[in-house]
Amino acid sequence: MTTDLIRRRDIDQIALLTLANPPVNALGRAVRQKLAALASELEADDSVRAVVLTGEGRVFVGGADIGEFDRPPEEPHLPDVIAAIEAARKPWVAALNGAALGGGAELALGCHYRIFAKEARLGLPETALGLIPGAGGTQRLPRRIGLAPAIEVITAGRTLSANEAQDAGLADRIAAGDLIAEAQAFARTLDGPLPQPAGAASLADPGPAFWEEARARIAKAARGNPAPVAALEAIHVGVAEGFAAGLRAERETFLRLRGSDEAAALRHLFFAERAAVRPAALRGIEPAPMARIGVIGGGTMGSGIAAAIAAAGLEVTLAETGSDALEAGLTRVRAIFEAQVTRGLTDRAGAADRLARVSGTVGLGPLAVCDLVIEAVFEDLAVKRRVFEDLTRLCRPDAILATNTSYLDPERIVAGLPNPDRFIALHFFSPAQVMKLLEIVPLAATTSRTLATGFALAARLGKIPVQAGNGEGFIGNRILKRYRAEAEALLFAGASPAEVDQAMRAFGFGMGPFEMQDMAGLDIAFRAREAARAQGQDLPEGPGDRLVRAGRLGRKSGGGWYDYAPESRQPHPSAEVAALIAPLVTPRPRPSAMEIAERLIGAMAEEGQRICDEGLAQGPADIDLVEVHGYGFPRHKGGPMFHTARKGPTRAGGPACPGPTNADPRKGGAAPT
Ligand code: T1G
Repeated sequence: MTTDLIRRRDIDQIALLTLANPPVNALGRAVRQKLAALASELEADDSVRAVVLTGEGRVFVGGADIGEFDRPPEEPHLPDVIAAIEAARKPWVAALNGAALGGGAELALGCHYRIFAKEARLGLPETALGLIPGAGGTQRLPRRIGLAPAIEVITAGRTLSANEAQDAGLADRIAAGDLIAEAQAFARTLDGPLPQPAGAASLADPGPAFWEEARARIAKAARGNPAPVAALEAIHVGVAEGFAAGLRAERETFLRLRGSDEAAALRHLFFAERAAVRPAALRGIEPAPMARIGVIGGGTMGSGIAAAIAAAGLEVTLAETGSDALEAGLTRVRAIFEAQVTRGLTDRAGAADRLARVSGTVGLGPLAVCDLVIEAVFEDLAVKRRVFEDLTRLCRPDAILATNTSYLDPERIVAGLPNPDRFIALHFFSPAQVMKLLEIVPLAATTSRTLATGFALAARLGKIPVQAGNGEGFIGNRILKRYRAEAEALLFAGASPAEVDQAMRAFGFGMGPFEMQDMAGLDIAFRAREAARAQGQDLPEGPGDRLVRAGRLGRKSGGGWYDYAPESRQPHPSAEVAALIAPLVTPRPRPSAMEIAERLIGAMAEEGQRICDEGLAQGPADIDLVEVHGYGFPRHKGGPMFHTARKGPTRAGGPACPGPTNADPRKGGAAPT
């Protein structure tokens, strides 16, 4: 049963049109059809002298319907609907009740007047979807607010607040009270000639240097996503050849990008990210309260987690074993907030608020009042176990107790302790105040309430939660292990670390696997291999082992896979490394950069599929979220599963996997109660 997608109510010759297409009034085909019909109906209706257009709910319009982009474009096309409104003889007043994004902003720009609610905002975030505005935004916005500000809004995805829109001359009013009443009153005052359409304004061309500088700056910031520079080019055509030529260039570019791999990848992530925060299995499950949270350990991870919690407006107590360690932890937290002020993520007052929400304690006693405690101490089983023994004595039986372990088996950390239903692993990524990924690992006895609390925390911190089964390395570190092993295997074929890293940077990664390991330190993985060998696993000697035995631990020792000058992060190919690896190399035809990248991505996808097949992940999309939000996989490639599936019928892109169980793959436990 289709609801009334647009409701019409006429009052005193003012037609009020309310877009009602929940959840975000997206301009799908049916809405466009209805709007086009209404535009011609109202134009012919003599009882109407003006139109007020608004949206139902928190959003004016969230844009075109992104879900339609996997199908060919269908009429009526949005540019035509907007052109009809712009050409109307009667004034159209857009009453922005909330966000006007993408096609929603373009619709508002096609109206003759705009009234903003105080909290309304306007933006053209299409480039984040690998697209450019396709309904006039690249031409009308610059002519309304000026060239440079419009380029910023369009290529950097910045939104304009109501005040900024008014300062820029885009908002005719900001409603002081009832938006609709004020918009109708405003419409009643309109009886003069309509304002000039945006297209009537010409834009002075600032010259080639301006465009070159903008192109270079935007391309750098885009990190491989082709859309931002494409948007700039469309704007440029409009400046150089006029409004109509600009509209044509915009449409051509929009349609080309609409069918691109990058746009498909970014759409995949758009929907995967939204599905991740609202898992169907937890619908209706009430999470535990999180009024006061405890974090144990003031090291890099603990202080980052505490800062993230305080920045989300929650009270947090940071616990350490001694006053020096505590002071060091609090100093790290302060430094994080300082850096956030420097980077404009908050202001002085905001940093002070955040810091005021952080308290410190020596010992665990004060954590007894906490609803949730996250342990982030040294990665040692005995140390972590002692912490949990103390916590189970101190905390309320219904307090949620979480470990931030990366490699240890959380079941062994809490084995035999009372109230196991409240234990969970919450795996943050460093720096925890920045990295968006949170791997949430339920244990055999974890209840849905505890699991829901993990997801609620993620939502509150603005993290992307991914539920992972309790396998070694969970999802991300397990794939990382495979990725590194595959990268090392390429060295056996004669490829150099620099060639492999260059291939992965060309694919879109900010850093290749060898540079990344030099940054993190080669000794971490070496110790894990040695521990496995000590347990009897037959792990052959690899290039990484040879480097560590030669004292090459990475940047911190002045050399790992690369050499580094003192105090420098610049990697230099190393003759010593080449000599250490040479005995392991069996010369073969050198793989091309593309072959190197596809081989490593293919290995990630294969491991991702294995994780799915073992029930340790919800689906391929979750693997992609882990890689994009935790391991620097380029967004415009969508993730290893998406990339591999799009590239061809490989197993990796197969049907969704059977979803993780709480069964402990390390020991085969029962599903959650
Ligand atoms: N199309 C289809 N579905 C959409 C949608 C859209 N544009 N926007 C949101 N949804 C769904 C979303 O998947 C989720 O679904 C639900 O709405 C709530 O979303 C021609 C080409 C508007 C700020 O890039 O930024 O216009 O999970 O959880 O936090 O030039 O949604 O419930 O099933 O995000 O309140 C450009 C995208 C499109 C804006 C609301 N527009 N949306 O945030 O809710 S391209 C955008 C948002 C375009 C034209 C071009 C946000 C929001 P479900 P949510 P929210």
